[in-house]
Amino acid sequence: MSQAESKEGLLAEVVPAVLPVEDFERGPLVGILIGSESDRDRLQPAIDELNERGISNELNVLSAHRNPQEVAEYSSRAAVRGVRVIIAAAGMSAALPGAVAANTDLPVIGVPLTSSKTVAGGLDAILSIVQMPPGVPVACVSLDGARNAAILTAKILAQGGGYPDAPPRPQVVT
Ligand code: RP5
Repeated sequence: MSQAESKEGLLAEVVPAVLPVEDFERGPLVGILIGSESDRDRLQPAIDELNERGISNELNVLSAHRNPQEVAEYSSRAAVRGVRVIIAAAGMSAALPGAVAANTDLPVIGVPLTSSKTVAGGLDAILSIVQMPPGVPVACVSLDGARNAAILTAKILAQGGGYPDAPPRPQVVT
């Protein structure tokens, strides 16, 4: 069994492909996660860009290290809520994008952030996001590149059609 197949099997156990609509609140197209309340201002350009483009979004503060269970739950339920792309931003040991990607098949865009405690000008966060192990990719935009994350998100959302052997998208039963 390939890594991808085993991961899909794991996700299918956590979140069935079809969920009754009453079991969850319908979500926006884009989920933004930040690792700390102190990151909020740096993500405002992403929210502004998405809003200007009319792309629905939500922001939640969830840390890979401080709220690991909530990160896993949010990530594994995002697709069936209708979320199509997750932007995950964090500073320092920025595990958040990777922790999200470990729990969803949605594309995850990581935004490395500077913070008051950052080292080497933010290189800590950049390396934490870029150096994902094979099989669990995240995209990575520039340091504090929230607006670029939103623009990349818009480009992803503009694509369609999938590919011949693409796994079926989770369906919402209404
Ligand atoms: C990271 O640690 C957060 O994403 C933030 O950039 C940094 C500092 O967090 P606080 O101590 O300000 O909450 O996890």
